[in-house]
Amino acid sequence: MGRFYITTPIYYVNDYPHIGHAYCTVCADFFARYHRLKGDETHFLTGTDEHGQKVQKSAAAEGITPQALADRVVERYHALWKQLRISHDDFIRTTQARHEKGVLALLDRLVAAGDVYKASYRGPYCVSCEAFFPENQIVEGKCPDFGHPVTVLEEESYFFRLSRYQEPLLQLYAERPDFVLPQSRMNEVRAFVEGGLKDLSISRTSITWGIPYPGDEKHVLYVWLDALSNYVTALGYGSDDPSKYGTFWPADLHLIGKDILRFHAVYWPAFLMSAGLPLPKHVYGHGWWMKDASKMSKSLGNVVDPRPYLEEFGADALRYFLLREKPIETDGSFSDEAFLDRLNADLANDLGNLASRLTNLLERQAKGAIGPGDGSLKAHAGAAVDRYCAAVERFSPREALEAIWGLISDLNKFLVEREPWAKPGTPEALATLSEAARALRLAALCLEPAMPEAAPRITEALGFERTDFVNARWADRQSGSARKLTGLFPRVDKAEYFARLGKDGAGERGSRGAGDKRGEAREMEDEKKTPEVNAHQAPAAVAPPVPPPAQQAQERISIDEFRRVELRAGKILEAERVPKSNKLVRMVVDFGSERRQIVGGIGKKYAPEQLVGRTCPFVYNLQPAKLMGVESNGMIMAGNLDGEPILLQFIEDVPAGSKIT
Ligand code: ME8
Repeated sequence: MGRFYITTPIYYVNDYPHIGHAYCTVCADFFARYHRLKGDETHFLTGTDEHGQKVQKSAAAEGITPQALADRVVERYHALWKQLRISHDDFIRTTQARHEKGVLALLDRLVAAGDVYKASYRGPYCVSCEAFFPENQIVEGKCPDFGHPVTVLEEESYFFRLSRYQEPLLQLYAERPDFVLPQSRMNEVRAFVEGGLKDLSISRTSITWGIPYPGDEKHVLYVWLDALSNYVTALGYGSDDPSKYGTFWPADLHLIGKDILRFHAVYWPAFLMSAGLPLPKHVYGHGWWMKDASKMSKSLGNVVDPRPYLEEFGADALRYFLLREKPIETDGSFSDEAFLDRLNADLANDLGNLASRLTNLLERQAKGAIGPGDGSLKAHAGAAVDRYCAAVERFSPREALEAIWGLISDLNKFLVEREPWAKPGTPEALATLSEAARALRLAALCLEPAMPEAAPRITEALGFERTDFVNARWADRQSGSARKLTGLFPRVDKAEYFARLGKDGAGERGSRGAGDKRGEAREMEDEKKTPEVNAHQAPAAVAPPVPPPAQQAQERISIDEFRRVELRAGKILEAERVPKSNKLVRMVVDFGSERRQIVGGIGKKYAPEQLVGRTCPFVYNLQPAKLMGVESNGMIMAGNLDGEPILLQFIEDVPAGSKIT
């Protein structure tokens, strides 16, 4: 059994999480889950970067303290990671006492090594990057990395003797060419260091929101020294209990975006060398998600919010898309079209159909019993698992999933060729089904790190015991007992999807900040004051025909959680079709003390005149949503019959407004 320590960047709290943050964290989660399944003692760290000028500025613009801003935004991270099924073992916030203590312990080591001195500094400074840049790198008053405007800043500052580490760093890159991955990024980093390293300013007097410099408190520590240290402070470095540090440091992998490579591949190893601490094994700089070939940015209004996708399609579909769609090392473009294509082709068709067809046939032909099979797929499936493992070990989720999809598509072909449905119950048919079920069991095991909800459902439906990679053999002696599995990944009607979204003006879901040039602090302010009324809530106005996978496999909730949902009987007084929609009906509903307008997607099944006068159950305390421009203040409840919403009725007459408990 090995050990595996993986980290994500700690994210800034001056903005809410978007698909890029979700991406990096999902990749890290994939690796962490894989290593846990492999039996490795695994530690997965993520968190938030809460100090520094950006956060101070955003908070000031809102008229709140930076801590209040951080406390608010961090909740969004917690909620998103829960929704995305992120399985981190720890979440560090740089404002926590444990972190500050560890940072100062690390600084002590740099000082003790003679690597810190005080001097005055004047030069071009980029507020956005929180970094000084050498004069010769400034182009037309803009920073070299992102083209942000720079200002000249003069400061008394503490400096770290980064220049001392030029040679040791070059030696490190020579000895460990996989220290930075992928290779192309290693080359960039090497070239940067070969260009010469200047000493690094590690304190600021221009801001107050940071860790005070010990003994000279008009300085606060440079936010990057503060932030990078999180990887060791979270393990208890510098605390009374550094046992986790002893167990897990050095990290196996710092997974980061290519935007922050220099900080991780140059500054961080230099700090660690100075402190005499071991260096991480790998720093992987992943590529970016773009939107329509541009980098996502608020001013362009193309920042993708992951939540609507999660709400409608569940965690597994989004996780799978992010891991599979683009190679980790390159940039890729996010679009609803690509997302739905993957969902329909790979998940609903290839995987979903295979699982439901196979379990159905097994149930019908063999009462679910999975026998020994004939061994014809054993070597093939084993090779796919090996390819998968090798790809994960080289940090390549896409290739890993491709290996499993190769197996899935071969399994589909295997069934089509052998046609077990044409000769039900024969020994040949039963051997074919058992053989395919054993191979699917291995595929499902490999899919667990990507799809922690759906994959175990497949294993369970096949009736095999859950196992880890160490025991991931053909399981000759284990017998399964299958139960029919349906609705794993319902197909999405793309035309309906785009019609629904397009009419609401968004066209694509999940983008935020469209046309919003008021700056991030204002946007947060707006969000705080008003409940969100977004296109993404559109489907909430009627119970979806088939529950998304996230809901099917959800953990059970407590009675108190259930009680948060207020259900009431409402009498439909008026009903009419929403213009240009074949599905939506606008209703006026009487709840005794008030009348509300509610829009429901029941128009295909029911004519408006069938609805008037009926008393039905409604979700009463749902946030308002706009459906094709019409405000809806609640949700009519419906069952589902072959994908059609079926309204519910009370057996006895109940008064409008009565609570349903
Ligand atoms: O840089 N595509 O935090 P941050 C893919 N606090 N990934 C993206 C992305 C995109 N379009 N946009 C962001 C910071 N990311 C510092 C880090 S670590 C000691 C301190 C991901 O909130 C990517 O992983 O700006 C990137 O490196 C990270 O978010 C930056 O997050």
